[in-house]
Amino acid sequence: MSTNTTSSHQLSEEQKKFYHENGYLLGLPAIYTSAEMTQLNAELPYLLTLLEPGESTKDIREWHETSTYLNEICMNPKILELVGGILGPNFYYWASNFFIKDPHSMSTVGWHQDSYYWPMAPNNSVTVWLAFDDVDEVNGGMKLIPGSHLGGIIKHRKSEATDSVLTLELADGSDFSADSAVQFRLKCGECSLHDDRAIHGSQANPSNRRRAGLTIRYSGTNVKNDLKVNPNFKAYLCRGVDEFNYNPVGVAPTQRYGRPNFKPVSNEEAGKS
Ligand SMILES: O=C(O)CCC(=O)C(=O)O
Repeated sequence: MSTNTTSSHQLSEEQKKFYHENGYLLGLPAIYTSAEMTQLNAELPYLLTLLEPGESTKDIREWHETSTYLNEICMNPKILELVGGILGPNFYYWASNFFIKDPHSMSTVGWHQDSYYWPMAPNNSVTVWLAFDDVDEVNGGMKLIPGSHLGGIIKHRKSEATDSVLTLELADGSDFSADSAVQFRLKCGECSLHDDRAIHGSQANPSNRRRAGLTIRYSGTNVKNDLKVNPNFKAYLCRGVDEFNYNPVGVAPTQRYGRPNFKPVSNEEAGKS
């Protein structure tokens, strides 16, 4: 995988300002070429074979701890350059999770704020959503409400949609207006960034095309996880120094594909419903 120069991924002052005002960033240079994405997609089935009966791709969570395949993506210098433009010199990553909607999947992601689910403080986290396919309005690409990260954390309610990936959500019309939502469109190998407080979600995929993305969560070293709620939390320092030492440190994996021997905390357990 090419991990050469990262200067092309340095955010401009204008991009940083846009992110801080709107809570997201699109239009970024690709992380992977199409040849590299072909290779990454060709390897994905090796992870899928590790799923147990009854599990689905959404259960591929925190497998970066035991898979160099995923750890290398999460530590890609081009991604780190983008994230560093938002979080500054000292940050770690702690989560990775596939969000895959197969063709004709009715699976949705209700409107939510990530930080409502996470037992972490303060709010200083960025999600990278790396596209494993071309993603748009036709195959259930993400939507986000610009500026919603500045409106505080709203109490989420139990989701009424039976096909929702998340169990808690916000209601369009009472908690916020979905009219202003921005549709994310990404080419395979590109990524978006979003703030942990931004309201976002996605609809079903009625198309003939798969819609796969890998979310990776990065946080400033000043962010502390509550181990009582998420006891398996591990921080993988990406850049700089951890001057706070608030969190247990993760050990880099050595095998190409593997799954951790713990069950990651589910959204229900982490959510404050
Ligand atoms: O992939 C999606 O549709 C939603 C992803 C999401 O909710 C997230 O990245 O927090």
